[in-house]
Amino acid sequence: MKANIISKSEVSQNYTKDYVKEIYDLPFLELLFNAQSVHRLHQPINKVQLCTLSNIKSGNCPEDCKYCPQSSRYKTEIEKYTLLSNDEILKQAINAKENGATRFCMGAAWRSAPDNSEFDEILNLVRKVAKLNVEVCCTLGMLSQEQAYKLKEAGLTAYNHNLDTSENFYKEIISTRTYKDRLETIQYVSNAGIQVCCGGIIGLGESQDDRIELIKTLANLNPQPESVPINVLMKVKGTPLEAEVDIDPFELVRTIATSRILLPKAKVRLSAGRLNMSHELQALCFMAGANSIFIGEKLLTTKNPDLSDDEVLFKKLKLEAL
Ligand code: SAM
Ligand code: DTB
Ligand code: SF4
Repeated sequence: MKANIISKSEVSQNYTKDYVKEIYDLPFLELLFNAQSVHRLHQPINKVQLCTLSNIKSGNCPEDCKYCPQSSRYKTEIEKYTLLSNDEILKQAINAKENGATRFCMGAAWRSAPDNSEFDEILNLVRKVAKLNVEVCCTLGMLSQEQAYKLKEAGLTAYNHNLDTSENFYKEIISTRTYKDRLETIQYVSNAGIQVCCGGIIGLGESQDDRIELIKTLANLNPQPESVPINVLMKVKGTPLEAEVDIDPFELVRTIATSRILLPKAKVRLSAGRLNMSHELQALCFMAGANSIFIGEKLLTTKNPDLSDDEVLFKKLKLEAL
């Protein structure tokens, strides 16, 4: 290792693939030690932010993302509905806050945010959720620069728009948009002064190199994303990836640890996939620098651990909710 990764206080915007690979490939215990050391320099210790998701518009999405149960191209058994009313969503936000969530994330199965009265509804919604004193996040697909400015003005804290995997492997997973399209929306969000939430999915059949490339791309975004969700594929019946092989859980821990080291100021979010993880694996993820989870029995369309199960986990590990 050329640089001392623990004392590195300056974030470089020019990481090479070799450098990221060197970190990813460290002996496991050394990687964990380094990640936890970086974590302690930049993040509150033993604290994990709780977020809740709401699927505000479900299914019938024209995109062909091979992992996604909400794509109209695949026959999946999900509930489909048009945009929920502001009142309904607000009720969910209040409930999420009562359960301890400090961030409320609203997802819509759109290719891009609509440019009509529905967008005005979204703006009203953002204003109302922001008044609850929780962080407000949206993920609505591609945005125009104008829409990003409007969301900022309405009080949006963060916008989630994932790069999912490496640029090269992206083409194998989605054909209806490009990596460049994703980067463009991320740039608009950044320009508007909204926090960027950008991460990926592992378990799509990608190689280690693809994961390394993704982390390199995320770390080289300028500015770096404030939030990096790491999802493990939820295999949904009817999607092309329903029978994909399970990832080696240590690959998840390596992905989180490398993200923590290279994006020291970001919240690294252990997102989809916790339902199938043991408490021990989740503890390793926290040790590696994950410091946020989604709580509540549902993600967007798939199951998440029960609140009571997460309470047990937090008690056992003496973690505090943030
Ligand atoms: N349609 C918008 C978009 O694609 O940006 C927003 C909603 S989309 C469902 C949000 C993210 O959820 C995707 O970028 C993907 O990373 C993640 N996701 C979707 N299906 C998933 C699955 N089966 N397992 C894990 N993560 C998934
Ligand atoms: C993200 O990276 N993960 C969340 C959030 N952003 C929108 C979504 C996970 C979805 C998992 C599959 C589902 O429940 O449909
Ligand atoms: Fe649509 Fe988003 Fe699902 Fe892709 S990930 S099919 S864009 S909802």
